Parts: sequence; structure tokens; C-alpha cells
Amino acid sequence: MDFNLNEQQEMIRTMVREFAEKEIKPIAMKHDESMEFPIETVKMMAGLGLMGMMVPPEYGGGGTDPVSYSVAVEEVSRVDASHGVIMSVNNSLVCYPILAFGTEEQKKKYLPDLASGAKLGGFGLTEPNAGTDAGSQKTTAVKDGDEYVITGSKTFITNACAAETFVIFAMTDIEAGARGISAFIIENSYPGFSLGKYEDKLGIRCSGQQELFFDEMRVPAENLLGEEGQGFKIAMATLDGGRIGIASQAVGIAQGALDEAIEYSKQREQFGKPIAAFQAIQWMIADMAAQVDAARLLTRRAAFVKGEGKRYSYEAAMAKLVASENCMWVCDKALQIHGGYGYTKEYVVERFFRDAKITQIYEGTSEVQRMVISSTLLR
Ligand code: COS
Repeated sequence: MDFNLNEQQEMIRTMVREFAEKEIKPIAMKHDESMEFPIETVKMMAGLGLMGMMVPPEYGGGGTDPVSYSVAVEEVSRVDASHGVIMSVNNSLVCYPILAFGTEEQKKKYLPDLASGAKLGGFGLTEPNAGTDAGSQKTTAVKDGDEYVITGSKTFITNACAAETFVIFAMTDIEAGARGISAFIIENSYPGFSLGKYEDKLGIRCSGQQELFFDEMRVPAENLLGEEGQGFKIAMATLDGGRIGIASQAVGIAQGALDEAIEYSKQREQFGKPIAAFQAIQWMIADMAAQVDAARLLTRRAAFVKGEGKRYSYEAAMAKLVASENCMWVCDKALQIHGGYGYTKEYVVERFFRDAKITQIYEGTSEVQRMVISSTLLR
């Protein structure tokens, strides 16, 4: 067992850290306040090959392994979680299902633009009444000649404000329940497509979450992804990979908070010495570091198993559960170490604390991860 990153993975880590420190860090707080989608830095991430990292070169991607991808999401999120999720959605939730379930024509048509970042992608599964219960979709798709007519809506869709291509889910057979769900690739230019309200959120405030509306939107039949009725499985398999992305995001946020807490505790003096000299702070720092490392190891294991081509639902769920719970805990302690200053917008731990919460919720809540883990163990 080798716990070290290989040369290429280490190179990616260094490159992404330098980029994130130089380009994302200076603008992160401004975008957190304005909620404006950071299109310029997303274009720069695309230029560095971060938007389709695991897509093979023949479809315009980087052809890297899942551990490299995880490291890259972690490094971006260490500075800003919004950029982390923008990148994670494009890679894990849009490029992946097209690559894994798409026809050759679909891969050739959509992957080069998505992987190069020329076009951004979004993933539409969640509906107002279908969150954890993803099988109870209300959006319908009715076949009409060589088209599907799709009617319904999606909510909380990351990247929606800037994305041109979406992987979405709709019922092609209402009677069949979850087995009647189908997946489609759609474009924002299709008549009947529109965007709803821009979400004003606690954290990850500039990741462009919006509603999608489909009003008898006509979609070419060749844009069905996989087979009719295969949609639920496509969604679940896609979310397995998405959960590695979010676990990586959570590790990155937690590492960022830990780094800030270490720095602050060495500078802040109380009772005539730096607060880092007090055992209460030293123990907090030690516990935070242990939790970050535990989360990172589980996340890298999940990415490693994915890279081996084995099923990794269990490992991904465990990584996301532990990484997101630890992230929230670590950010709480980082803020505590900063005291009153940590509660203000002058210090980034305030943003990390807000951003951390979503990692316990999206792409499957912590409770869903426990369902996936226990269902594997109790089968
Ligand atoms: N990969 C491939 N297939 C999978 C799968 C996976 N990871 N997980 C489930 N499936 C398949 C199963 O094999 C089963 O197939 P059959 O019908 O042929 O037997 C089918 O999907 C249904 O599986 P299961 O019965 O386990 O599904 P449940 O309805 O019990 O799933 C949970 C329950 C809660 C685990 C699931 O609905 C879920 O993950 N919900 C959360 C959704 C989510 O993350 N939402 C956030 C959206 S993105 S922000």
C-alpha cells in the first residue's frame, strides 16, 4: 500500500494549489458577497484542464486518474468551495455519465466542449419534492415521433446560470416508478427551456444554483442517455462518483480551515503569549488534523477503488459521510480558535464554516450515505 501521491498527482496538486492561491483566493470573498458566478476563474480552471480531468484524451479530456481528480478538487476547495463544486459537477455529474452511458455520437458531440470547459454542464435530478427520494420524479418525457416532449422542473441546480449542457432525468413510464425514469442530455437553447430563481444561500454562494423549467421542451430522441427506464441507475452510479468529488471538497474546506487556525493561533496573543502555547488550542489543532487526515485517506481510498474499475458505492458513501461530518466539526473548531474575529467576515473561517454545511446535504445527505453503507453491510 502506497500512501504517497505519485509524481503526476503531486505535480497536479502543486499546480492547482498555486493557481487557487494566486487567482481564486483574491476574488473568493467578493463573489461570496455578490453571489456572482466566477466565470473568469472558471475559464482559467478550464484552461488548466480541470473541467474534464477523467475524460479520455480522444474526447478532449485530461485522461487523469480519479485520485488526481480528488486532489485537484481538494486544492481548489481549500481556497474556495464554490469553485470546488462548480468543477466537481462538471467532471463527476456531467462528463462522467455521458462517458459511461453515452453513445459514440453523444460522446463525440458533447464531451470535447464539456471537457475543455468551452461549455459548462449541469445535472438535473433534484425536484421540489424529489430530493433524497430521487425516484419520485414528477418531470415527464413523452415520446413524440423522433423527439421527447419534456415537462417539469428541477431545483438547486449547480452551474445552471452559466451551463449550456445538462444531464437531466424524467419519467418515461410513470407506472413503473423509479424503473420508469430515463436520462437525457439537453441544451439550454432548446425551446421550452428556461431558468427560475437564483438561489440566495448560506454558503457556496457563487456556484450559480438555479431552477430549471421545461415547458413542453422538445428533445431529439437521440439525446436519450442510456436506455429508457435506466435513468435511476444512471443517477445512482453518477452520484457515486459525485460523492468522491464532494468528499474531496469537504477535505479541502477542512484543510483550509485548519491552515487558517494554525496561522491565527501562532499570531494571536492572549495572557502575554500566542494562544498556540495553550494546551487547549494544541489539542484542538491535533484533533482537527487527525480528522482531516482520516477523511482524506477514506476519500483517496474511494478514488483509488474507482480507478481500479471496481464498484465503489460503499467507499464513496463512507468517504462523503466522514469527510463532510469532519469538515463541519473542523470548521467549528477553526472558528472557535479565532474567537470573536472568526465570527466576522474579516476572516475566511467564517465563509468556510458556512460552506462546510452543504457537504453534509448535497449529492446525498449524511443520512443517505448511512443508508448506502448499512445496506451494503446488511445485505
Ligand atoms: N449504482 C448502480 N445501480 C444502483 C446504485 C448504484 N450506486 N444504487 C442503486 N442502484 C440500483 C439497484 O441495483 C436497484 O436496481 P434493481 O431495481 O435492478 O434492483 C435500483 O438501483 C434501486 O436500488 P435501491 O433499491 O437500493 O434504491 P433505493 O430506492 O432504496 O435508494 C437511496 C435509496 C436513498 C440510497 C437513493 O434513493 C439515494 O441515493 N437517494 C439520494 C439521492 C441524492 O443523492 N440526491 C441528491 C441529488 S444531487 S444534489
